[in-house]
Amino acid sequence: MKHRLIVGILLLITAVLIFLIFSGENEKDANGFGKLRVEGIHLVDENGITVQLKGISTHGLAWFPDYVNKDAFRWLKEQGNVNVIRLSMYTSEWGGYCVSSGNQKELKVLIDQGIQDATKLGMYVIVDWHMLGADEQDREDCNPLHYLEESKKFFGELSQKYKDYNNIIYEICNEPNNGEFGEEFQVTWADVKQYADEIIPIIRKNTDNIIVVGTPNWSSDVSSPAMELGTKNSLSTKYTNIMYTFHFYAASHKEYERGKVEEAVKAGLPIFVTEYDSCDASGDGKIDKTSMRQWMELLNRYQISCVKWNLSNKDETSAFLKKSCNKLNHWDKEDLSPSGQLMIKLYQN
Ligand code: IDC
Repeated sequence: MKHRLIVGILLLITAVLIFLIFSGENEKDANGFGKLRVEGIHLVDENGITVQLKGISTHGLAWFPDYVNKDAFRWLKEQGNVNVIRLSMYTSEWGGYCVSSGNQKELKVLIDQGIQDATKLGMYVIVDWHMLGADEQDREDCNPLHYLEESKKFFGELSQKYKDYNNIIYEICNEPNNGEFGEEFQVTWADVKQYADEIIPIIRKNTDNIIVVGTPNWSSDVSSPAMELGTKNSLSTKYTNIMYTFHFYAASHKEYERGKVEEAVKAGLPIFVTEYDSCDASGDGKIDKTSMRQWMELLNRYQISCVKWNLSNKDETSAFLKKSCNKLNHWDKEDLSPSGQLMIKLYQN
């Protein structure tokens, strides 16, 4: 009798093991998956080893929802060495989360799908609150404080729902502006910090995962947070695992901007490039390969993580795919735009 019971238990254990091995969960890549934290300027894994993430951002989720699919992510991981996907959720333009044309329910379903797909594949996933102020009907979106209440609710729900996911990175404000559209649209580092002081504690109630904070002047002013490092005013003093955003478009941003990044890194600022491309700041125009290679050399030297803009077939240089490509995954080299092909090359080593 006792013997039979033991055999029964052993059979049950074997069945559970077989189920686990053959279920989707097993796609997790043990090498590229684990909880990250910030140490000095670096992202490090559970063993304290520096991690440099490289990836690609979706275009606006409402704009190009179909690219959020597991086969696309798998292709990017296997063919492109991508280990992080950024889910870019516009707050305003084109069915953005905070405007009447936006469908919050559908956007949350897409985010969930992106998170689940990335998780099953052992990839990291950035959820990007893509405030931008590009829409002249809603310029106030240039300042993250404009949709503060919506953001509080969004990040509260998100961090609660996914509190056990160690692969999610919270990007709380894409690009605070610099006042190009008038004095009233000037966003200072003090404004961004006021916003961050509202959002970070809400996320921290649920998780200590990485939080990336946008910087003024379309996420290019890394000097302001760098200058106050070590003081009580710094977000890095008040909270753990904080990084700061820098964005570049290689044909527009060159020596000067590279110098600024290097200066901030040398001051000890942990930077995450959550958006870059080889073309100009409009997301279009010519590619500057030389400048792009210089940027990549700098990022690799300091192991700064980076994410290319954008996974779509929109008729613009920064789109990963050619306009003529209608495939949502399983791409061939000919389907990729020149900026897409360049990304694949740059991520090869
Ligand atoms: C661009 C898109 C383009 C869209 C425009 C306005 O590529 O299709 O029409 O936004 O929404 C950023 C922004 C990012 C921009 C990108 C290129 O974060 O939303 O995307 N860019 O202009 N900052 C600097 C450049």
